[in-house]
Amino acid sequence: MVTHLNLDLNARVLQVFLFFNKVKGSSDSPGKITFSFVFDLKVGKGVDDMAGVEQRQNKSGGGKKKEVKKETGLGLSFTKDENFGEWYSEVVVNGEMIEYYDISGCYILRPWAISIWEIMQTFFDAEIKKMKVKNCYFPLFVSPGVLQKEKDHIEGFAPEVAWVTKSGESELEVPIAIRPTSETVMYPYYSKWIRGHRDLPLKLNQWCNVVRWEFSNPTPFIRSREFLWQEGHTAFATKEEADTEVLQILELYRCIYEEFLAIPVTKGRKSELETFAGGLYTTSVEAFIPNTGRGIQGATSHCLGQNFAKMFEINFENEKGEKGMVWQNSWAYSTRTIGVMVMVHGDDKGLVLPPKVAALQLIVIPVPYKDADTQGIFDACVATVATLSDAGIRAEADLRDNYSPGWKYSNWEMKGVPLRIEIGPRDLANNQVRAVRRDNGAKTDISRVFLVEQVKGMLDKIQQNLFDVAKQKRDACVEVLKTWEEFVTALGQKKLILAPWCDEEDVEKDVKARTKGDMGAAKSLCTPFEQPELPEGTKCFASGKPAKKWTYWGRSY
Ligand code: 87F
Repeated sequence: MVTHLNLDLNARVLQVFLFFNKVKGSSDSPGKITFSFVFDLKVGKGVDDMAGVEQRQNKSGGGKKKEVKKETGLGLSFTKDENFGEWYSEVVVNGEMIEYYDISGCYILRPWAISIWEIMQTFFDAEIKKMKVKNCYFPLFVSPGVLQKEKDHIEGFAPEVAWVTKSGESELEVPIAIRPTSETVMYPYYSKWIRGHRDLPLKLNQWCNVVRWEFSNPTPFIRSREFLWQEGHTAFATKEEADTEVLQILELYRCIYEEFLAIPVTKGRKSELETFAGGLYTTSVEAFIPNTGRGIQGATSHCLGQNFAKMFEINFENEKGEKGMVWQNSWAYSTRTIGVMVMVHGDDKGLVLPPKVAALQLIVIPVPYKDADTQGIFDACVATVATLSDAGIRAEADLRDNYSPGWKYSNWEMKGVPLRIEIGPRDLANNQVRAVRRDNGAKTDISRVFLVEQVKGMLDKIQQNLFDVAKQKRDACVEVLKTWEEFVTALGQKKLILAPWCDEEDVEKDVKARTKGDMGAAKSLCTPFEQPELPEGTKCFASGKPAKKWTYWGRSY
């Protein structure tokens, strides 16, 4: 439903937009086209109905509660265990990661979120450059002919493709699609650029945004209509080289999740039903959200085989002058990573950021009492930040004089800063500081003489503890089982199920059909590379046929 507020806002945006165009028009030569597209999104199931902002306000009970919170900026009104969905929405907003926007499924990513993205980006970008991958940028817009060239691939996804149909008041002669992924954008040029074996391997990556007009329940970071990602697209002379790269990239994705975000993941291969259409095989890292009992695909690394090479005629001549087709891969991780991190580590006080990805690893807060040497305390705070910054620790002091220390504690806890240092009169007298861990609340007095070593040690411990606790919780949800009855019970208990499977597509379809309901159907998540022993004669949990492998199953995002 379009509300008045919504219309007003849209009208105002358009007015401002037209105003700028007029101003621009006066200085530009007449007839020159300025940047004046008004996007008219034609999508599969009709125009989106309700603005996200309003949705949020209505959902959260609106009114008084919200206003009070706006004033103080403190506290959450939902707990993680009692109402996970509302808790999550509140944490990402109050933790200053996102702001809701007036287009459903689109979110403003604030600096606090982007800084996490940039830290992961710096790591991943350096790693792929070591692998000789080069960055590039292809256009956002796709012509319909090119988009539909690879029919198999686009068929199932077509309803999610957003189209530009108008410029100003005139209909475009040919509508233009907005990239949902870039295979069809890039591969015509791979065909042009690859001639002989010397042009191989071709390894390109782009950091960009993509648009997928999703219809199911949008969730910040987890399922949004526009998101940021990197997409890597590589071409090789041999399948062996492609196979090797698939796993190298998957290892980098594991590293992002486990070493940076402190989230345990499982590396494995997707079932045939879950394999990227048009690809040969798909590998992924899979995470799990204990509170909802849902699996979540963390990142994918596909071997595309020669399917796209066939469609786009990406051929090369080898050393002997023989013609061959290239072997291709594609791989991506997105801002979804940030959502998984919030869901896994966040608590009833707000965000909990792993030190390795936190823009701010440590906040120093002065705690002056009435008659204390306030200046001395402030100086000690500034000196502490200087010492830590020099040692490469991301630290700041919160010296604002219009907030109490208690308010600041809650504020930085909400934002998830891993370590807080308090400096009061007693600390000043003893040449010490008090450190408080965000992950477990533990308090330690540290002599300023050993400040850097101690803080570094604590940040490492926090990083490790977050991973250990997350792994413990995930592992406690894993249910290894062998029969359909056990499967249904475990699913009802929000478990992550590991079951022996016959690996037949029809059986997976059947599992989906038999588990359909309000909560969504169960599906295979991945077949882990690390396989437990499968005793002779083990039967498939769903079909009773001989089992071929252990596979993870569950509901998923
Ligand atoms: C939505 C609309 C149109 C997913 C879509 O995983 C096309 C698609 O191709 C689509 N949603 N996909 C699959 C994307 C596959 C692949 N692309 C490059 C990746 C890694 C990076």
